[in-house]
Amino acid sequence: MNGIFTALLTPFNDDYTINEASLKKLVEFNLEKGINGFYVGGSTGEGMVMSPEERKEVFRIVKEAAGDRVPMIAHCGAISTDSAIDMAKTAEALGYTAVSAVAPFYYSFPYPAIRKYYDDIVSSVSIPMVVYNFPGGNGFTFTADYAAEMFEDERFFGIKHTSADLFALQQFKQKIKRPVTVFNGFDEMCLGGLSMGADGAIGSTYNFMADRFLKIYDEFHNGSIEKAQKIQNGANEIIAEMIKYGVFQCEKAVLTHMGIDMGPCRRPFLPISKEGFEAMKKVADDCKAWKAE
Ligand code: MN9
Repeated sequence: MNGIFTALLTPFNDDYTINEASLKKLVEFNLEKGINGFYVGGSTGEGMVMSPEERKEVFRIVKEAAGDRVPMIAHCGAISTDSAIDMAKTAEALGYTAVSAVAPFYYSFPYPAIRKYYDDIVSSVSIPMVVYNFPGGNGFTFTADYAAEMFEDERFFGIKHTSADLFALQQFKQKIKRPVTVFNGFDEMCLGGLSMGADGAIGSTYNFMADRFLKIYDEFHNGSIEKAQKIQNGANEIIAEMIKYGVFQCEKAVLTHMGIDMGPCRRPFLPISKEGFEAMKKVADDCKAWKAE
């Protein structure tokens, strides 16, 4: 498992129920672009604002649509270990390649409690774990020293590093004494992550611009850094525009303009403004027209 993985969005109907048909379309759209894998039910998938039952339903739909074509990671992170285990077991039964989890949040758990949470999850299944490090989202920073200790256990496969701290990313690779797969988490610094040693990237904007990031990955590995930079710069113009109006809302709007009806984000995410929705039309046109040089 490496390369470019789409952190799948979850399309909703207007009444906020899961839009199964659009979700299957989105999976197919990404596979056609050549995506290397899927990360299902994470931040981008609005997993934190869905019930465990709904999250398992999304796992089922996505696996049904993708089959065995690419590796798939199911995000099972939750504030409760029992919920996380329940989702992890479902993911394993459905045939997912790996599970992933953010650290439990809200109560500011100390590291030993977080360590035990991960141990309890990996002990409940026989598929490996990708630790989701997202300090900005859950207030816990997974350091390279913690990682070195945790990854002595071979059931830990990789880290999804959603942080601008690329020194930490590099330190994971250096301090963990066995091979570890590190995925860069912020799309706007995908090339930065790759150059600091990331094996791949998992991100939300790949839902609609997987082609650009697959190309960045290739150019980087061919040593064509300037070409990779040019594509990253183009993508970042789009991402900067999205940050103005709300990233997930904008991603859904772009895909809706591209022909996959994604609906709204779940409350408490606010609906996208009219202005934002209009601005995303231009992004959708730009994405439809984009071709690798
Ligand atoms: O999964 C995403 N992380 C979060 C990764 O949303 C927290 C990223 O893809 C960002 O959405 C993206 C925009 O900032 O880099």
